[in-house]
Amino acid sequence: MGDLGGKMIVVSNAEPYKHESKGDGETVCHEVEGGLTTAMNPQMRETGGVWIAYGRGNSDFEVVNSEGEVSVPDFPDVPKEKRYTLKRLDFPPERYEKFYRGYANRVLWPIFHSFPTKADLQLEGEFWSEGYLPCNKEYSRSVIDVYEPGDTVWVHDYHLALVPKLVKNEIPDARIGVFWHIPWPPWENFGKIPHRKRLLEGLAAADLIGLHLDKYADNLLRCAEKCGATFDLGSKSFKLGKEEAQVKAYPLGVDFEFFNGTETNGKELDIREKYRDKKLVLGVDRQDYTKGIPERIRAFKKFLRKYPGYREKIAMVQRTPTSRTGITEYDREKSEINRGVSEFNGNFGNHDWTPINLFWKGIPQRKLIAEYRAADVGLVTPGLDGMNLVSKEFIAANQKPKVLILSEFAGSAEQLDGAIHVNPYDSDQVARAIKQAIEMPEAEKEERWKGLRKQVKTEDLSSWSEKFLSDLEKAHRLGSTAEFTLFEDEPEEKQVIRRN
Ligand code: GDG
Repeated sequence: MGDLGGKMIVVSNAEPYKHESKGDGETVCHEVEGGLTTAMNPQMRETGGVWIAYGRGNSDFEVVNSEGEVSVPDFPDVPKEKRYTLKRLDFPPERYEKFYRGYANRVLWPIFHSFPTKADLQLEGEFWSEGYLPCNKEYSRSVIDVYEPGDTVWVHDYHLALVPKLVKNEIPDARIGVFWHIPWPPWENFGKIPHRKRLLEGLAAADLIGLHLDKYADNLLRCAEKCGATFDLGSKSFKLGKEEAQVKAYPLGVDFEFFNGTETNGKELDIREKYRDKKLVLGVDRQDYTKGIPERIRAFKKFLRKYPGYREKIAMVQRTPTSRTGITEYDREKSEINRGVSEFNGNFGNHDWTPINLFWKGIPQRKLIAEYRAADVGLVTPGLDGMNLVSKEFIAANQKPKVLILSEFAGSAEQLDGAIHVNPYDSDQVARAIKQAIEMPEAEKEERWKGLRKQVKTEDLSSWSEKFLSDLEKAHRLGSTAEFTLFEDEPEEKQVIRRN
């Protein structure tokens, strides 16, 4: 990561590692799957620092010290200099429920992904005052506790929009960047949130807000204007009250060298052996209704109905680590997918052929890379996705040419021209794309693949963080000369943060 002096303090809701008890008294450390871990973990392992997050593992608090801290990853083969401090927070269950399952995932997530009918705006006020605001305060308190002059605070994602303001209330000269991992919707969606202005005021205290794409940055600026901010589309900044934040696009990349070079000890051959001579189509997604999994499965079924000559010659693997259990939308979707897949396999499959192979469990990263390498076609068809790292990992992991079918609504589609772009809701088009992928002439495949690999290699993870941190430093220098005032009309956030 760029060298700004001081230490890096990363703040996110999701933790990069959890500790789970195996039941025999032994506790094991696991990496937590998700885009945020993939993005920040390699960098924290290089530079060290403190990562503040909610502890979700069943033995998380058995391994921490009195400050809630543990050095991670505590895998035996990882030397001390490749570890960093994870500071875990715990919340009373009801508060966390209203914060995480409530405000973050039943208000912000659906609204920001343009699924407003899945949002629970009736409960927004309760989720806000009993979950979102108090939890944001606790996160901020922890930042303030570990902060020393010269540190950089890097806040991640939609769970923590109030943290910049809450921290700056106490430490006016703190250097604070935010990276927003999900899309920023147009005003017609964002404007539906009752606490819309408060969310923007929270963010405005950051020096720099990064999003994946220009269009998300523009949406944010226009929403800020609607909430009374002055904004400048040219210099990409907005000012609410006296607080001013820069807003800019930084398309997140992956650690190309890692995915390209990781040894899998031939695991991909074992996978291939299982599916023998069949073409393998792979989908990998955290379970979420934005990822378009039912639509994708429908399209694969359509492909087999439309092109019966491919039956028994192709198989789909869909790897979907379960997430956000206990939220009705997620539980319902999981049952729907299970039902659809088992019915289809029962009707179409036979002893030698399971058309759709569905896995709800996450696997270690090395195994995932082997799956990427065993596949012939990557099928990445979210309904809407801020970026989508799976599409880039599939490319980075495969030196041999493959084919990527990619939703035009994944943020990565703006960069990955060599993929076959599809509308995920048009199952006929996706079915045709699968056929096109399988029948693609070698020369065309190679040509497209070369372009895709070049793109993913050039705009990789480290170039992303270097650009972000260097712009953060510039924005901070600019901002630190400006007069800083707390907001006058909202005393609630002002009072509560105190150094312990
Ligand atoms: C959010 C935004 C944005 C998946 N299964 C396994 C596993 N994974 C890893 C993948 C990938 C990550 O999870 C998923 O990242 P995505 O980007 O695809 O999606 P979200 O989790 O929704 O992430 C997204 C991202 O933040 C970053 O800004 O791109 O738009 O929604 O890295 O490899 N990892 C392992 N086993 C699995 O079974 N180890």
